[in-house]
Amino acid sequence: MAQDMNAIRVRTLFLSDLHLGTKGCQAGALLDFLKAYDADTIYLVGDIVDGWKLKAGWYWPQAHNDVVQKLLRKVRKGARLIYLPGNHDEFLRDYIGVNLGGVELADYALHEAADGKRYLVIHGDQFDLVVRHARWLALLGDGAYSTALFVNTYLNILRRRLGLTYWSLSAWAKLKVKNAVNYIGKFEELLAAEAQRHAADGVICGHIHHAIMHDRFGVAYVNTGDWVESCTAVVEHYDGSFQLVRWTEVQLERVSEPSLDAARISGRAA
Ligand SMILES: [Mn+2]
Repeated sequence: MAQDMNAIRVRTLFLSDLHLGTKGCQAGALLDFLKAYDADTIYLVGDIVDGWKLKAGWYWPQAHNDVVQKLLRKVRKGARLIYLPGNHDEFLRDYIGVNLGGVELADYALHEAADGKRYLVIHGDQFDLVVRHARWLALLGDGAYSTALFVNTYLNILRRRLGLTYWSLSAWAKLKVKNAVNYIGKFEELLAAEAQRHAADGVICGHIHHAIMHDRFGVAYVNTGDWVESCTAVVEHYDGSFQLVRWTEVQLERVSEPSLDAARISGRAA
């Protein structure tokens, strides 16, 4: 399964919110990252291709093609690629359960790590409505939560049929900066609860463009971040441990330490 020479080999790679097809996508940095890392399994955790932006006007530079080619090349070389569509690439939700040229499409996945722990892997937009109306739903009790999830799903199918754009939590939270922190917390709490509902040890998601790993809500909460602003990804090493890679920081270190090998020989921890 050898892929790129000199690439760092990990068991699993989790990426989300690339937003290919938009000017915001940091495709160059992403390509460098994909050259630096190889994985047995790759999860694309939603909002990979931005269908809404493409609908509004075609934008697809060569660098975006290169990213897709790079990922497909990893598949040809033996990597397993699982694509869990998000709200911006929901057009792919029509192909759930289908295997497209070696790419498995699913709504969500349960990933078993090397140490036997199980993780729910899901984009996360499925919880937008619940997050937005958390205060009201709390007043209405337990049933309200599942009702809201149900309504959220069908409301968005309807909006989509009507040609309306999907409501976006991250865009909305940015407009209301003061509330963003509360909403991020609520989102994290809901996703952690969903992991518990699946009897999983944690959740790995994206959607809110806020990369972080913690276990404040009883299970592991892992958010892969995005490749629009933060340029982050999550990797699982062969011992089952997870690491949040902040690619821009890694690149800065590379620039300031031109001789990484020399640093290693002198015993400095990387
Ligand atoms: Mn999203």
